[in-house]
Amino acid sequence: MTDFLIVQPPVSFTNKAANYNYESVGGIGMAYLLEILRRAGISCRVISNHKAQLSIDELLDVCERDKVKVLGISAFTAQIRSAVLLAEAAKKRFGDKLHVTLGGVHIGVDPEIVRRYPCFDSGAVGECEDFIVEFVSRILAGENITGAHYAKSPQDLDALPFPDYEGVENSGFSYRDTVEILATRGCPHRCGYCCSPFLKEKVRGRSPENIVAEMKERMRHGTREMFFTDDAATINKKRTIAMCEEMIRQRLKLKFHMITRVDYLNEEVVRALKMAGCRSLMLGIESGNERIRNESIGKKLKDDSIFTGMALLRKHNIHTDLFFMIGHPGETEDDIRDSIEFPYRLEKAGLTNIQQTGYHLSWPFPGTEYFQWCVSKGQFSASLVDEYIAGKLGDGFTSHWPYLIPEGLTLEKMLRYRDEAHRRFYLRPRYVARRFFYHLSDPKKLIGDVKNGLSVLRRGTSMREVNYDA
Ligand code: B12
Ligand code: SF4
Repeated sequence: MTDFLIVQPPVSFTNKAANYNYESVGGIGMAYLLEILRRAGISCRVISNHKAQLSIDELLDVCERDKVKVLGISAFTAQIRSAVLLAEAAKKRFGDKLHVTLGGVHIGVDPEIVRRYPCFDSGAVGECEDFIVEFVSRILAGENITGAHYAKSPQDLDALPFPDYEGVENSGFSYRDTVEILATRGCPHRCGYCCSPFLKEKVRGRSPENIVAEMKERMRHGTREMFFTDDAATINKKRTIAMCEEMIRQRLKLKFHMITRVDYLNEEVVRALKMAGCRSLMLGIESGNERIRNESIGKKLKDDSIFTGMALLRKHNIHTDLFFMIGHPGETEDDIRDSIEFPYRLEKAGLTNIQQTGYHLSWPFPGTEYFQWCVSKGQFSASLVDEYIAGKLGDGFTSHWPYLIPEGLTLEKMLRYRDEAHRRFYLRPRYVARRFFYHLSDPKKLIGDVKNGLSVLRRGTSMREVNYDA
């Protein structure tokens, strides 16, 4: 018997190719909830169905077999169409015998969704660790819970148990792969394209001891590499240094990678990161043009800060992956060229520690300023989400969700610039040779590189970026 079943639906149940870009990497949020519910004595299962391993009917068979009383659906915007299809089928088959609730990223940016789609009995907005037990218990006790409920974010992150990744069924998770970890929650910025400010309350951090205890727990299971998936992992410099010192003190032999902002670094932080085992940082530059970066995006990140941060990382030999977006309000072709040129400006200044660059066209997500901008320019209607759910855009997200197209530009031109940026960066003989030696000791990563290289050669973009939708 399972009282509460959480399912992450695929982007599409019918067009499996459309799920390619949405592989779950552990499902950290659901893994936290699973551990908390289990400790509270609520019988719970989590199924990551991101590749449509199970059909809608098969998922409902699980509900029937396990006598599930509450079906929770966890969805990004791309998965919201499948979330509705699953919820509708569940209501049709079980009626009021099964309570269906929605959680995850999409409801955070579109809380009204549960009112528009009555197939959801209720929904939970925000980080749910301190909320889920009482919420589910009330439903199980027969209380009439309806509409969107706002969870209060956990304030003391050290009080949370470690997420149970292994318990997430079908996720493909292995402790021997790179395991996700969070040192912080929240971001104080408000970039025009980003959903994070809607999803997490103010910035909070874990103590160095608590983070290191989780690392040690993973290492006991064979983990040797971890990925900090925070919005900005080094936001608290003092804590970052203390975490590194604790790792060094406890002699942890662990490689790690982080997502952060390049201006949340200084000499002490970078030195500590290097000594503790940090191999690379993923940094959002977003535009090579300072005006676009700060006026259109609101990134509050100057060229000077990027050069300073990159110089520290070069000095301490930490690799970087730099991410750019093509498609900002007011962006011109010259501005896009600035983005394509930016890595070479850094390299000309001796900052040769750029391991990868990623150029992505910008998807305007509901709730964001970019979405409003597109609506105001008539690029799509305010009810785009409902059109997507109705299947009017097509079956799949990647090829059908519109991109933000700046005035005076076309999608074809933007795709051409993206492909040019990738080809120019990745197909340099010196770069190919450097990558080859970097991954020589890791055949799996080397094969991945070769596949991506061939994809860049043929299509101008990596495997992950290719549109596989119908
Ligand atoms: C780390 C990260 C990644 C990682 C790993 C993603 C993964 N699958 O785990 C990588 C780098 C691979 C990645 C990739 C992508 N990402 Co990403 N990513 C993030 C990031 C920065 C943090 C996610 C995280 O760790 N959250 C922490 C946990 C604790 O929170 P949570 O998962 O939301 O879960 C909580 C609640 O949502 C709730 N909850 C969750 N499920 C349920 C279910 C029920 C029933 C209930 C009641 C509650 C509930 O409780 C949980 C615990 O608090 C977020 C931004 C953010 N701040 O959330 C973007 C974000 C989720 N990513 C985003 C996007 C677009 C992508 C990509 C599509 C990008 C691309 N172009 O390829 C891909 C594909 C995603 C995928 N599924 O593979 C968008 C999604 C926007 C949207 N509206 O859908 C976000 C919001 C960033 C943004 N642009 O604004 N991403
Ligand atoms: S893009 Fe990064 S810095 Fe900007 S709001 Fe999102 S998480 Fe914060």
